[in-house]
Amino acid sequence: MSDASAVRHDWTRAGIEALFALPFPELLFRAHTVHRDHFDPCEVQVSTLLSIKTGACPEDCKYCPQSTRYDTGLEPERLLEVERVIEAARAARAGGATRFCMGAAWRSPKDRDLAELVAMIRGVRALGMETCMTLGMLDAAQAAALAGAGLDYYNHNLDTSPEYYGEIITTRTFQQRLDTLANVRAAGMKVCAGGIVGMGEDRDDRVGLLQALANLPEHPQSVPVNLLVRVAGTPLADQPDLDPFEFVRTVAVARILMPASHVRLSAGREGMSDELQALAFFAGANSIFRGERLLTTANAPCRRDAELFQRLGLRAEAPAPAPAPAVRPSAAPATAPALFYDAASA
Ligand code: SAM
Ligand code: DTB
Ligand code: SF4
Repeated sequence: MSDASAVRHDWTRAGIEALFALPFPELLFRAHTVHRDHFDPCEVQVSTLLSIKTGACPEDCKYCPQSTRYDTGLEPERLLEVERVIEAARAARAGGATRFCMGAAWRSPKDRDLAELVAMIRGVRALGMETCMTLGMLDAAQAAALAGAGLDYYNHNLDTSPEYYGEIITTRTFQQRLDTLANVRAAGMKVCAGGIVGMGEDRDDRVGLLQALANLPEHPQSVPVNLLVRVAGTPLADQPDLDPFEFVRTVAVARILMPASHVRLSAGREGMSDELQALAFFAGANSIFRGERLLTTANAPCRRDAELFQRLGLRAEAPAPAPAPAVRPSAAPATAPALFYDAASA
């Protein structure tokens, strides 16, 4: 394994453009070589998502079914009760997930919600799972409160390049996203930050997004590469397909730029062929969301994922050893289940 601290934070635009422009076999070979130097190429980290507060979001992100500005037919829901969240985490654990990601359709959390968020974090950690939340912008005090409760990861995406950003979101700035990531880092949480492709951006924007991620003060420990889920009613509903090879190139370049990060094949897997996913895993993707739903849209079915893992010889990664949780887990598995999918629990 290579020294993770030897990673670069000085990628130039020209250097990244040159990677994207490599012949496909050259790019895949380089990305896969970097991947093998840092990870077991047969292991994939498995997370499960839950929407803990759905819809009625005041932001105007053009891709998002949860913005109140677009008529997507989504039924808004208030913040879920803590017990329901823990129940969902328990089911996710039984299905082989080692990290539970809780998402809320907020611009930023309100301080009055913090007590419930803290209870969710503690409850999920007590199951022996890693915790992740994505709640919008955080100030330093909110980040410290979540970190203090034991939140392992915070997800906040840059979404796209600084140049294309204004075409997609006008209600918060790219700089505000960087500020939230700085607050998350300063509070000692691990950063999950990536973006979305297939939103009508061009290759220059994919270069710009990856450059912004790779030149953060620390590489995000987790980098979700989302392929736009086109939702009727959103302004991006009719975007044309992104060339699947361009998607794989984006994963491969992310792997080369951020060699020690988990790169997640994130939203959009439902519409991908098995062959495309296999290429993305070869190019360096080593994390997925498991579960029938993402936040509000469909994910690849669990049975299909299990079959794909079996056909490709992939295994679910065991959970990272966690610092002792506040409450001792009663039945936490020491390692991920050997079988990623248990047909008996279907
Ligand atoms: N409201 C919070 C925020 O925006 O930071 C957290 C939830 S938000 C749904 C989390 C991320 O999901 C977004 O930043 C975006 O990258 C991704 N996302 C949302 N809708 C998507 C879609 N239709 N396709 C792909 N990714 C999407
Ligand atoms: C991320 O980068 N992708 C996930 C997670 N972080 C929160 C969200 C995908 C959402 C897809 C649209 C939906 O299901 O609402
Ligand atoms: Fe709101 Fe997040 Fe959707 Fe933007 S991406 S509209 S902030 S839920």
